[in-house]
Amino acid sequence: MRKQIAAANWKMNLTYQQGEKLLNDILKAKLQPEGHQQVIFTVPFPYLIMASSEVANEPNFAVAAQNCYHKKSGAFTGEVSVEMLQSIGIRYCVIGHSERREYFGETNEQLAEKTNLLLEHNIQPIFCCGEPLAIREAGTQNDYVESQIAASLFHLSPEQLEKVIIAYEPIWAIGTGKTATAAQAQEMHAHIRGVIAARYGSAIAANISILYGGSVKGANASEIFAGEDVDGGLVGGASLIADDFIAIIKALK
Ligand code: G2H
Repeated sequence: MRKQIAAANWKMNLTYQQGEKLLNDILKAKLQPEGHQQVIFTVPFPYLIMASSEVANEPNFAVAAQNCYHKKSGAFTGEVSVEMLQSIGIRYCVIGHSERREYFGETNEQLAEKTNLLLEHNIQPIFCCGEPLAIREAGTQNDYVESQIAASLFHLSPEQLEKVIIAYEPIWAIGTGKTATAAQAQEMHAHIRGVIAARYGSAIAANISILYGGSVKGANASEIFAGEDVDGGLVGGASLIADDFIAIIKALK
């Protein structure tokens, strides 16, 4: 049974103290996610160790990095390697967020390198994909997302691919308050699962968690997560508010 996942993406928000308080406020709710559910806090690099220790005794809670570098090690001042993340016990890492693709010029090829490094170090990539507004308006979003996935993931073996979590985030819905409808999300998630099935077979495709991201809130999470192929969400703004993120965790199937 594939995991249902509520992943917070704090992005470049909160001080250390605010982050610690937010985690404490969420953990105080004693949510106890079930075995097939996973809650992940994707926090800034300087908070990874603190957040890991906060969730250390909480089953089904984990911490993720927001990014990693695509080269193993060396003279890359200011970057963080996958080996560094592994050495502090990180098990998940978001890659290819549209903000990184847009503002930092990340390419599908670099994301393939990041995926390889993460899997070599036993860290599960949370691979983001999604189309800009112009592509959605042209009606070519299915091909666009398929090509992102194929370019960065389809060199993997089936055993490797099964460790990848996919996050579909339509760029026009990120931080805009404009959410894809539950039907639009389900339609794209079914397409993504179909593309994976065509390449790797339906048994592998059925095991992949596909998260939706883009203005998910406590108020709309249940409706969006209800889609058969929607396995939870990657949540930005609403993950910074304890009550909102608690409601999102509770909305997991
Ligand atoms: C999409 C999402 C989190 P928000 O970027 O990854 O952010 O929920 O604020 O739209």
